[in-house]
Amino acid sequence: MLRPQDGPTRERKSLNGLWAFRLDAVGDGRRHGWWRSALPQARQMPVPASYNDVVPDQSVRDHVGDAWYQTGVRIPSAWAGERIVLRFDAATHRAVVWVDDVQVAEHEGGYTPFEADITDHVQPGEEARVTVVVNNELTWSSIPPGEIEDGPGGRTQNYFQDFLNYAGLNRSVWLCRTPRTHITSVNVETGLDGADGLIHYTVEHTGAQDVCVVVRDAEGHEVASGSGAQGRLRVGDVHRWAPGDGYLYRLEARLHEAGSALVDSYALPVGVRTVEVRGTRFLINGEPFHFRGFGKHEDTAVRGRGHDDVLMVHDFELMKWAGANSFRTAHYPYAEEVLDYADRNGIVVISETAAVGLNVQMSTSPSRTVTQTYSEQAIGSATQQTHLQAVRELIARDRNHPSVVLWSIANEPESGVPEARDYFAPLFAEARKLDPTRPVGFANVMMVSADRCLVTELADVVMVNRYYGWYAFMDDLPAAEAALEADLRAWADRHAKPILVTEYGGDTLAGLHSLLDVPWSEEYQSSLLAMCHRVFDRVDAVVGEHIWNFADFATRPGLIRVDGNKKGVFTRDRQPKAAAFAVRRRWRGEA
Ligand code: GCB
Repeated sequence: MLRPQDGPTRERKSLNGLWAFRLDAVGDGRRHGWWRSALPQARQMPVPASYNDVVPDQSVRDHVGDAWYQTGVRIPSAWAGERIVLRFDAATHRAVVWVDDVQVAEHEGGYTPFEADITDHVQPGEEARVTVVVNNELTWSSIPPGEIEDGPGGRTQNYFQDFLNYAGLNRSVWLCRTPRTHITSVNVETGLDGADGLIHYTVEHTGAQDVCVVVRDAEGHEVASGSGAQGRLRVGDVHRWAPGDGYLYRLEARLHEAGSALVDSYALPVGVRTVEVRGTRFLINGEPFHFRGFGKHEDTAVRGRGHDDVLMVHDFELMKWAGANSFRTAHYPYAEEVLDYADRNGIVVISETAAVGLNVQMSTSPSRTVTQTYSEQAIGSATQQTHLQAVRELIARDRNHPSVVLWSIANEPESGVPEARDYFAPLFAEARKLDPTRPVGFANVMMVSADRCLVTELADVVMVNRYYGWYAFMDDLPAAEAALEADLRAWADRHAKPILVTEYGGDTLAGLHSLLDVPWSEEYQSSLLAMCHRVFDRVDAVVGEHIWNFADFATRPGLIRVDGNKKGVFTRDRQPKAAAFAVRRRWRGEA
């Protein structure tokens, strides 16, 4: 599936804006066929956005079940004879789509795109009704998993993740045209040969036409070309894509009639770089890379997880201000615009699936019925199938982004039981089969130590989330420092692999100050981070530090979640806490 783009043979039209909207907790819409006419008793809802915080109503925020969206779109008459596609960049967590009365798509998974060829269901020049039912329920077979509970107040959603279950049409919706005979995928893998760059490309297409490819540099000068559906191109004296230098070439794939008339064309930005794990080093272009940055969330006031370019650019500016060179897309694939922007800005990305909370030990629900994570009643073969599909869709979507250097296939699963290894082995194998060029890992949870974890052996890098000074040894930073160091050294001794600390930090209430080490104060956050940094600097195998979190974010209410998770170095509205300045000094080498 190719992303929509405007080009000599392709066109896209945004369907973003206000859609008719209605929540449907009891499933009336599916029973009564709400797609067949105007959505009854609808209000308006912006797309893209999570619907949860747009309306000041608890039942909207906490809704469990279906949410219906509907809009009308006029199919341009100039598109007659073309292939017409409806594309959703995401629908959280699953959706069914109708065009007029016809079901055209169904998709599971809230953070990857899907599309439908609607050519046969629409008339150029006429208006079509697009109806989508988006469902937000998390179950034992969804990724992420969850459990629906029937309580006295109705159905509630229990889940094992520490962020609000924002839902809806969080990303853009597009109507596109392509030629009927068209390119269906363009993939690249890049390499280096001395000063030259190598681009291995593969173009798939319908029809029997000829393929040729042209690579241009950022100024538009042709630097390489080739023909055939796959091949290897050499770019002399290549300008490498590197952290801090998001240099991009542009590869144009063209489909030609035998004569030479252009049938289809697709342009792909390409960054030429290599990634390699060698011993305890993580190499980009053969150079050791040290990850400095954050675990993030797609999370802002009102929009929830809705993508917004203004906020995206602002977040990148703040990361640059702090001296960050990387981030992890915790805990789901982010909007593709974010990866484009990371490519262009030379920011390194760890791209993560939505597999968070595969760990019933993390459940805080008093009515928890399941006590074993891996079983057919909980995380079983159905979950594994959904997870495999999530890995496939993530890699298919993100594989051409030079910024993405590492796949994270889960966050904090229960990894100390033998069943975990059986569950994860096929997932690692699938990721490696689909993309042999990038390392694969997962973020290990604090309570599973180096000697107990049975999954890290499958990974290329050790990724650990560690909260010394917070969930352990709070208020005793010297003890926390010793324990963190012992923990990291145990990983280093057991696996001769690079160690990335993918989470560390502590909750901090902006404006709370103390002369002493008082948890929740801005000073304590700074001291805690400084303590961790001293340890990282002493353990040679540590090649990365991602603070949890870039900014405060929304969660379900809870005893330790006062208006959300407050581990941000920035507040939710992106104002700095004191730690932001300390981190900036460290990461910019101004200490
Ligand atoms: C974790 C999770 C993250 C939480 C964080 C916390 O280990 O990976 O999703 O938000 O801890 O703040 O507790």
